[in-house]
Amino acid sequence: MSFRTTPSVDYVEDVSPGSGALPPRAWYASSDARSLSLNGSWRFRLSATAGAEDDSFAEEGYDAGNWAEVTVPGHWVLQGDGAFGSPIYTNHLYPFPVDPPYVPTENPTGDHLRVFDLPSDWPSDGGAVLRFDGVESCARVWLNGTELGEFKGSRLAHEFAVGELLKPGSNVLAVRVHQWSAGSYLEDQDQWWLPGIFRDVTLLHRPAGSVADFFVHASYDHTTGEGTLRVDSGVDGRVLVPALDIDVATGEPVTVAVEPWTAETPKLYDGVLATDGERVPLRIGFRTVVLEDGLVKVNGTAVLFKGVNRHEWHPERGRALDLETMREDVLLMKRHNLNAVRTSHYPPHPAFLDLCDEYGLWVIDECDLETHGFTEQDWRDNPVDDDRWTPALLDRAARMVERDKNHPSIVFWSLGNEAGTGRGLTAMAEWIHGRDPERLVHYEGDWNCRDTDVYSRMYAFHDEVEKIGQQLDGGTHKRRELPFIQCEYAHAMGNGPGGLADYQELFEKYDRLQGGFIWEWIDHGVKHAELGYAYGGDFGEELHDGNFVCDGLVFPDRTPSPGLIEYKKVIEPVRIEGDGANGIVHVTNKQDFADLSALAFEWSCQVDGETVESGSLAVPALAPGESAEVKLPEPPADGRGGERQWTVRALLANDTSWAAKGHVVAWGQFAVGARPLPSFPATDRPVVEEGRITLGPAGFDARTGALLSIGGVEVGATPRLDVWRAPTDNDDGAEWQTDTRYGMLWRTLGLHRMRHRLVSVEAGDDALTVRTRVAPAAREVGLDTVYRWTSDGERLRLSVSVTPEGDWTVPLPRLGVRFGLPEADRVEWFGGGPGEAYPDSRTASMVGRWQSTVDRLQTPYVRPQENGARADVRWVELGGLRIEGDPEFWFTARRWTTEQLDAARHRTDLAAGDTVWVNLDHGLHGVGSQSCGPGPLPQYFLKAEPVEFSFVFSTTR
Ligand code: IPT
Repeated sequence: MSFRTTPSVDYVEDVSPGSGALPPRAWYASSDARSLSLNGSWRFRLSATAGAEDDSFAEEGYDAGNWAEVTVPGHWVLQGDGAFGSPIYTNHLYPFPVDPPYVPTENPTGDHLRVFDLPSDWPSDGGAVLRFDGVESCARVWLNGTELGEFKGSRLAHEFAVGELLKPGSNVLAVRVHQWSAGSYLEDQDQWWLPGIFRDVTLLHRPAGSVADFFVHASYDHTTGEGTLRVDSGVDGRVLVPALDIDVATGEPVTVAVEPWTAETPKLYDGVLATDGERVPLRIGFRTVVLEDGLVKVNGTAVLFKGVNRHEWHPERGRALDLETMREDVLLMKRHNLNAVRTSHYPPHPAFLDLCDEYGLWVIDECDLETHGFTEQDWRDNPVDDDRWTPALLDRAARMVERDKNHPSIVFWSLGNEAGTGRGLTAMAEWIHGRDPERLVHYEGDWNCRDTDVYSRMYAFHDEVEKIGQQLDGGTHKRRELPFIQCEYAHAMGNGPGGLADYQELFEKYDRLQGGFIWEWIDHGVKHAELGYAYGGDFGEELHDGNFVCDGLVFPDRTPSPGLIEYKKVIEPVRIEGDGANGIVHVTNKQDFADLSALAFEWSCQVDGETVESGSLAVPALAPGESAEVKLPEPPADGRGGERQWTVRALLANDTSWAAKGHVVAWGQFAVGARPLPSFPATDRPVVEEGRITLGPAGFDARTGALLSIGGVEVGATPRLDVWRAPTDNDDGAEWQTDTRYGMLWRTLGLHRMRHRLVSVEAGDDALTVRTRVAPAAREVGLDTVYRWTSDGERLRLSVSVTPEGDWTVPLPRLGVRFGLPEADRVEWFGGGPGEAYPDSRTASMVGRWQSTVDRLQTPYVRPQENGARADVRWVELGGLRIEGDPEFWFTARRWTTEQLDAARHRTDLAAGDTVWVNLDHGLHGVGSQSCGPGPLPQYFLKAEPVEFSFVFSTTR
């Protein structure tokens, strides 16, 4: 016999989606029906278990005066300074035993209480609904002491009819939120676990005769230029679109000439759906999405997706995003040439989709579903293959589609992410196809594409992508007929991703490849008083996945990382190539829909990186896919004998909604001639005197051959061969990667602890030669390194020759010299900039004259690692020195050593020392994206091979 001593919490572990909620419907803001936001400060009580407290708090008159307070929308673990628990980060592991549908007894439960006054002029007719836009992960709701129901499905809207219960004056809304529930098994996305009422809570008046639900069907026939509009509505009414002279009944189709909606030309028509009870504003975009000839076509044209995966994130508020933050995301995406977003891995706040409609982004709207943790048990008991869970899956599919169905930006419905395969997914796909045959269905987890309209993969390597492009990948008959996208690729964790340009080349080469979505948009760093930004493990989690949660194109504060700058260049809508010697520019419109009339072109000519002339360039308004050759003016006379180059830019000709006139969308550079290399005759002779060698402006230690000073500039540490870099997340790679991960091998070999053996110091007739051997303890491999110093009396040349000895089976992280300067701050250089670049992430590096400071050269990756190199540097000036390269070199300077950078876990671990460490590199190893994808392609390997490179030093003081 058993009896209950605690309130019933069975619903928490019930596989059902819940009870009491209204059927899902379109999400919209009425023009005239009243609404009342219940966002704001709520009373809050945290319990350790689901059943710790009884329901009495929901009763009217309950005194919650001694409760804490939280802000809604919000997550309680991000409020209360740790008093309400803390966030947990896991990638795919469930942070509780896999025992579906059960969850631990320790189940943080937040009782939320809000007493609100119904405005005195709140209409008494009709009804009212209470809408929750997002609650993680399970909630039970009472209004004025009456239970409304309970629900799961964290990032989906749930509404309850409350008309009968509302009272004039004061009303009491009580919400009990459980962190863990059966629903948690369906929400195993790679992100922080963050309980709470994290989206809006709104009371909506529903006048009699108001629109219950509606579905805008607005297609476009590219052969006639006409659009057909039909608005289906649960309640009859009229549909008005003044700009198109449309005034028709709901349910009635009307065909008129329209401008179509595309992400490039997001034409929206304002309209109204008017019923007896209310007027609903419509923003109508006409477009037709089909699968045809094995391609995804919109308005008859195949689309190339240049996308990104976007999680909702704010470093202080978690997934409780305000409108301005959402807009910032969209503006940043548009300004960086992106045209698509996958709402990984759940439907976003609906306002984000409004912005996608308005500014123009193709959207894959993804359902709130991931069961990734079941992979640990070979997907046994996976809810998506267990009929008991199917109602919950269908509920989630319906809540997504019904809520979001009126957004023209959405072209794909995605069933979810990383949920294996199973009958439940098929049921979702069948339901979605039936409910909305005008869009396509996406899901990555089934490579046979049983349920989908596109073959989608994640992190496929370049060679496989090429095979898929060539239709040589085999697969089921169905799959062979389908286009291909990478719903995730190029893992933007830490420094990188490398290899983006190589992917884009493939996407552009093969029709079947319709582009991809970078993983991911933003680093989910949590703002933290001591650590700067916290990541997994920083809250003492028992299981966690470290900084794998910081893998975005923008930093937690939304500052673009070099990865975003690189992506912008790689996907630019116009290709600008040139033949500098003959003064010809080739311009290609790489857009799918728009011509080039929105852009203005400018040319400029640089001598030694300084612009000497510029002007505008007349480029025809090329149609998508078209190219033209345009002649440049005569290059300016070559008076100084310097290096001459052309730069051509495409800029916005006028202000747009997302950027101002003059915003640069694309550019190209091409040399007029070769760069003159620095050279001088070695006229000076080393002079040995009292333990010191003098050579031209420089002084050396006669015993060690170490450089001590050049002119008046003291050198804190002599230039020595350096091969080490603080491994990047991509160097380290993910533990499941089967390919060689060099970050580990480098360390095993000992490249982070190279020893320098001095062989000889020879003061010859015209050179000082220092011979060394550089090698790690315990190994026989080494690098025979000879430093040869010469001078013409004013300048000092260092030639370094490196000969590998032994069997080098690994590439080198870097190869160059490192030295220390006691004082340096301002930096000026002629070379690639303004930002960092690595061999396979250097497309956006523009050759010019750049200025910065040592501090600003650093890229603040959330977990410190190699960063900040500038490519193709001809010369650099810092700390009183000018250094010219023969050939060009990679330049890095920082106020800490590579070893300190390597040891740091957070930015705040890095403290400026009294030396500025400068690396002048002849080569760097590529970056790749092996933290969840391929390593660098072979052409970006820095092989251990015999090389020689030189630098010419002089003083600027
Ligand atoms: C893939 C996930 O879909 C995504 O959510 C994220 O975890 C990403 O990886 C890595 O950051 S799954 C992976 C096993 C390929």
